[in-house]
Amino acid sequence: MLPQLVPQPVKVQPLAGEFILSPDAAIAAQDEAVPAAQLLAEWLSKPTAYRLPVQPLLPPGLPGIRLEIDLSLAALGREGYRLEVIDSGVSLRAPAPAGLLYAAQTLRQLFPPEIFSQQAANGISWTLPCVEIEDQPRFGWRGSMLDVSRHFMPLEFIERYIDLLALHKMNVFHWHLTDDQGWRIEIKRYPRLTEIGAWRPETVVGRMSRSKTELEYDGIPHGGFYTQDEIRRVVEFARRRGVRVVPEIEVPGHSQAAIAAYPELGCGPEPLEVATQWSIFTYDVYNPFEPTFEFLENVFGEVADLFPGLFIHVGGDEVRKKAWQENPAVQQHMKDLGLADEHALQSHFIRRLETTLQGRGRRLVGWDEILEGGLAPNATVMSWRGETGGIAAAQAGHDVVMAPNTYAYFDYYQAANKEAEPLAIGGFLPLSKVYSYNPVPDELTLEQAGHVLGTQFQIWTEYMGGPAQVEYMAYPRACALSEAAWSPHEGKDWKSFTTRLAAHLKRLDALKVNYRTAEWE
Ligand code: TNX
Repeated sequence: MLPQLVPQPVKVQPLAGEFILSPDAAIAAQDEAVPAAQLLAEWLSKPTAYRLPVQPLLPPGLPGIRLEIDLSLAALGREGYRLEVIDSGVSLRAPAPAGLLYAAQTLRQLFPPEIFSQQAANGISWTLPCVEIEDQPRFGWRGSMLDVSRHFMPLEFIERYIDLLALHKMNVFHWHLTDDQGWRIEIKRYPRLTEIGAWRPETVVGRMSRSKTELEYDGIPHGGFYTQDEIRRVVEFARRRGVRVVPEIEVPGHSQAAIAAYPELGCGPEPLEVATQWSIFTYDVYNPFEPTFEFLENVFGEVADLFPGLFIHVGGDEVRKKAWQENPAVQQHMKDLGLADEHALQSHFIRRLETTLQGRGRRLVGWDEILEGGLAPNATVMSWRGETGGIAAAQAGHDVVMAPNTYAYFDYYQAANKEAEPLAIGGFLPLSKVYSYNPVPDELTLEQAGHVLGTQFQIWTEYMGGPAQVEYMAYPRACALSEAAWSPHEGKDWKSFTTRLAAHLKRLDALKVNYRTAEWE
């Protein structure tokens, strides 16, 4: 029988026989292969309760798992790998360390599902089917955005979330750290961002709709933030698993929490408080004066020091232009700068930040509104309002990450019958639609398609109060998206997916993931 793997590898060749992991087995690795071997040893030793030493060589006759960097496999790319299970042993080979991590993830899935158990699972025979697998990802950007502003998520959960991404061979954790309802990252130079900006006195209850005049609040203070030490810990945790962390600091809109902390950054008529409702606010935008840019340069400086990855996300979405339009000083400043309209001002913000980030060797990524008023020269566009922005950006020669609400907004309902589901923001995005997603739109030429870096799913948390709800909305849809991101588009098959998913859910059971169990649509 074919092994039931998620995401589906490129080539799977079942062989006769099996390999049984015995208590005296060892893991062999040298040099650059050692970190993946150590992680694999950690993963296997908990459920099996075997000691599984990591050592340079396997003594002759001792059964074991060998991990090796093999440059002859360079054609598989830095995340590709080969995995062979024969009755006398297991071999994981890859041209680079990242590939070994994915080989190790595939190997875990070949074991009985109890291998994912967090304590020793007794009475299980740790058997692997003999098989040859050759694999490499379709895209280099396979990720998820998690909004921790609308609801703060504890540090332990952030690590678990990343661990689950890695298990699905995803490699980007996009951390939405600031928004109107809370600023969640410690910035040493501006302590009020977290003293004031990380807390709100209460939160609106139930669905926010424009027609509602009487809003109800829960009266429960909500907040929290991550210290710089905690952030370094998360970045390291992710790095070990092959996951890059892309921080997002929203500019120039969705910035009400920052403006509540430092009112001089705003441009509205009155002081603001950290938002206690959802939606977009008229005055949640920064003013464009020089001290604001000084603030932003300092903030992004600390952010760049904490997050070593290439990409830094600057938000850029949903900027209401009214606050700038009605403020005479802002209007005068726009004239002085020769900016024709508010779109040009928005673009001015993003261009200046791009210069700041480029000075630090980084690349800017922003939501698709950064196209309006002219795109910063080297910006990467994250397409969320469908695929239109992504198509336009790729056609203009810019890199793109596809995160369309039409296929990748996991805050949307999973079932047509919304009454039977926990309250969500709206929409309808069933598992089958996520599974059908092809991140390269037909409109693109082959060359333009090369600008599509990949795809990611979004978890906006207005209606998700904590980890259990996040997992409910993310899984199993994340399993489907992992195939859109990793597996070849040809050969995708809903029936094969649901069969494999049924086996895969046993793994998520062992991990106690709170996925949605009801019938899939
Ligand atoms: C739009 S997507 C937003 C978020 C909301 C989300 C809810 C984007 C860049 N902005 O602020 O949380 O819709 O689906």
